[in-house]
Amino acid sequence: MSDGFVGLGSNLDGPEERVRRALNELDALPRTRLQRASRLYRSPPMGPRDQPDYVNAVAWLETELSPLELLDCLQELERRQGRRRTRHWGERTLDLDLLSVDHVTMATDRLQLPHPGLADRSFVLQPWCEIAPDYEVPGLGAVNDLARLCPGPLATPLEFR
Ligand code: A4P
Ligand code: MG
Repeated sequence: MSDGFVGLGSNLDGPEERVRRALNELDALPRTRLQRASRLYRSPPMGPRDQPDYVNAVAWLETELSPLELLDCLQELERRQGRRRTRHWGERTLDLDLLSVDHVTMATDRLQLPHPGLADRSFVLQPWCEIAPDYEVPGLGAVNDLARLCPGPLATPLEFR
């Protein structure tokens, strides 16, 4: 069993509903269960400003899938929610990033672990801190410390899940 952390994000076509649906779909993946999910957070877009605010969350999975098998599943879920790849950092119906798995570090074209850039993203670190503050991100430190040091606009929890 591995602990895997997934960052969810959406800013198109009913983002809250999409993120909630994706959390259920993660729980339904083969040989995987959803251990904990953060609340949903809203934040202004990183990248191009002419796009809607994002809704983000982080999921903690327990899984027997390998990191690459898990990535395949995430991309299939993105595809099923109508993800179309447009501009870099542009709007999207659903983005599922594999943030980190256990103590794994890897850097291939298909998969980089931990996910690059997570230390600069408060919309990842704030929800992550809510569910796993003591998790040590390989090579980076505890989620709690990363969240405290993270620059950038704060993400706001939505009132209802
Ligand atoms: N890939 C490598 N490592 C990973 C990993 N750890 N997890 C590869 C997921 N994928 C990984 O992915 C491109 C390729 O990265 C994949 O084929 C995979 O094999 P992608 O999903 O097409 O690229 P992307 O996610 O669109 O990258 P991009 O455009 O750089 O977007 P980001 O970095 O994900 O950022 N603002 C707010 N407030 N909240 C957000 O959630 N999200 C983005 C998108 C922009 N602004 C945002 C938010
Ligand atoms: Mg992505």
